[in-house]
Amino acid sequence: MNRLVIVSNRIPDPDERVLPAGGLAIGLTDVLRDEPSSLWFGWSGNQEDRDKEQTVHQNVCGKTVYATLDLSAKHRKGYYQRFCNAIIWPLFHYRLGLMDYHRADWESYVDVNQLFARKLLPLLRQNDTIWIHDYHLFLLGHELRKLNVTAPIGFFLHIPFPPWSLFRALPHGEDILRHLSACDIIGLQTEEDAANMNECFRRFGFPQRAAAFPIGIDPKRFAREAQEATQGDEYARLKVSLQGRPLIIGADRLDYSKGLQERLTGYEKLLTRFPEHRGRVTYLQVTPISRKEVEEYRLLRRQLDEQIGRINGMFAQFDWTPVRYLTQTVPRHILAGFYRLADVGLVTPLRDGMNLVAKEFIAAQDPERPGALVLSTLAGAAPELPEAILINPHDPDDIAEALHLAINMSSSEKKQRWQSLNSAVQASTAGNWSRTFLTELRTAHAKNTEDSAAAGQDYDS
Ligand code: GDG
Repeated sequence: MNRLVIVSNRIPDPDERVLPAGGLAIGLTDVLRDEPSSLWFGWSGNQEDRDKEQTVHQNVCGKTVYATLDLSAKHRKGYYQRFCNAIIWPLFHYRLGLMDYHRADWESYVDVNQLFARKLLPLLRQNDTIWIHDYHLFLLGHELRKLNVTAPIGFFLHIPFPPWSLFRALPHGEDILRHLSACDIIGLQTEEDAANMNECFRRFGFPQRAAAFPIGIDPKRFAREAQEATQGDEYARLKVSLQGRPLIIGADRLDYSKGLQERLTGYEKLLTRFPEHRGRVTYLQVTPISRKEVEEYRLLRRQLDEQIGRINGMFAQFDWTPVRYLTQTVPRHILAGFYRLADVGLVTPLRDGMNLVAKEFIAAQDPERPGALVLSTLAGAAPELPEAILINPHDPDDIAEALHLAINMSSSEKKQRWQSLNSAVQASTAGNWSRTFLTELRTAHAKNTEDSAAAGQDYDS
């Protein structure tokens, strides 16, 4: 039987009933529900015990085997905190100024990619299809080929890919693309990202194997969850607390790519320029803390605390708080209900591969009384959702005007826009995304194998 092998940096813990707040885990969990047999391999999130031999732990849950390994303290820092989150993440989100490169971190990155290949190899079977995810594992396809793995290997990048003019600033960028071209196909979120990557491949003389496969959610399941949530205690309590006032909702991991500070400035502008909303509108921002070991994220947290404190101090009334700010992860089934209750979904990343929150907000709405979506043009989701109120997240006045428009929008216009947005969300599901990707991967693999045989080369040379 064909088996799907997914490899990603972190994998969700099958023993925990709550999924982590992160797009990759959410998207892939939706995919695996439809797979007859699968293996999901990644880092446990734990630090290895130095006195013990590195072992892979396996945990079977339904049709999926979850296999994890621990990492050393040195690798956790050099590979994860630094090369992935302080070098690749900022650069790929167009924040060259935040990139903090040290050569030793690259060495850790290479080590961990090689370690993943060595530890995965004994778990592989004939007829496996391997699907590697995200920027932590750019080198893995090549490392597996070096160990004579001839299975189809696909790669999907969940975050944006920068244009050549930025990418060329990354030390080892050429090595990364050389390793990546060992994969049969590389998927990206948008046409723009795929074109950027292909241009970089072209500049280095590598085959151009990137194509766009926009990720989706499981919209029917999410809509059901949102509807069921209306029976829950949390939904009722939030509703009562609003006293009929309009609700704006934002939900993002705490990350500078999500444009949270700019968004808050936009909300502050709303209250300054359109004072009729003071004492009326409520903005609920759900922001689970993420990557707290990385300095830039600690700084952002402090800045947000300060900014929100200032806005609330300036505008609050004794019975009204302008911003309600939660840094705890809200369980998914409760969050779905909050989306449904909200009048406005506010999604304003400065750059985002896709942004699943935008799609979830649409799926969660009550078709008879849908809310409006305010969406950054710089989110990967924007080309698929043109009926949203599109804004430039760098312009707080644009955000304020969009919020004003959304709050005052007639229900017939909201309904009309929502119907078109909902058709787009229903059409691009997680299931379609993975099926299309895996079909293309198998076709590309057959072709690449044939081409290499015709050229008399080893497949992996
Ligand atoms: C990466 C890319 C791409 C948020 N707060 C809570 C919570 N969430 C959930 C959301 C959503 C997920 O986390 C976040 O997904 P995004 O797509 O918005 O963003 P990233 O985590 O940055 O994901 C992104 C994605 O990968 C998939 O390819 O779209 O561009 O950056 O599902 O609902 N979930 C819960 N509580 C919260 O407080 N339970």
